[in-house]
Amino acid sequence: MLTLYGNPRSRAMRCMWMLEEVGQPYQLIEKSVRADDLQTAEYRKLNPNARIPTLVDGDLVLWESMAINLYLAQKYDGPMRAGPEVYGLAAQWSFWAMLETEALLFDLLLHRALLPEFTRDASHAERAELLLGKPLHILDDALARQGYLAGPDFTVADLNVAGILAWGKMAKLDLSVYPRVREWLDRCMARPAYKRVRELARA
Ligand SMILES: N[C@@H](CCC(=O)N[C@@H](CS)C(=O)NCC(=O)O)C(=O)O
Repeated sequence: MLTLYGNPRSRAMRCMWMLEEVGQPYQLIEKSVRADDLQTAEYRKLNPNARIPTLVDGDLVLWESMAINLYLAQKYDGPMRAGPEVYGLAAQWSFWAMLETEALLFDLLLHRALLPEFTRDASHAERAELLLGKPLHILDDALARQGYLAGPDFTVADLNVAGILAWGKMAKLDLSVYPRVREWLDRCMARPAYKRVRELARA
């Protein structure tokens, strides 16, 4: 059985979402982001970064949320299975989202929602929102050509990018100037598999 270490309120959410889409049974070993949970010799053997998520599948141990999801998309048959073209596009969009959007979205989330109000700095949030303009325009243009990022159907390319952009929703990122991104993100986040993981996060 597949084992995922993490929790649904962390980046492990992306992998839980993928596992739910793939429909494979898995066990979640709850790990918080606290040092006493992650900085143990036992866990560091699995993930030397002492971060979540980590996936264990038999002898294979994988970390990095995007890589875990790309692996699952190659391994299992079904609607989430990625052939070479979809896999290539999914890798492209996943690396792109991690490099071009994740840090900015995290900054936005910190200064709009996560930090205690008295330590938030509105200028950080404004800067992040401004710099997100370039990648969001690129995404909006890509979505003008087809319904999803790797073709007409939802794939791991959409899941990985939407799993990161979901932070924008939580941070009240203004998507009104990127109508296709807003509509696509709503479609991705309306999927039953995503909703199941969000329910677990609220429990
Ligand atoms: N690039 C990694 C980032 C993993 C990551 O930073 N996870 C956070 C939780 S969302 C974590 O484990 N933080 C604990 C720490 O940095 O000490 C991925 O996408 O899997």
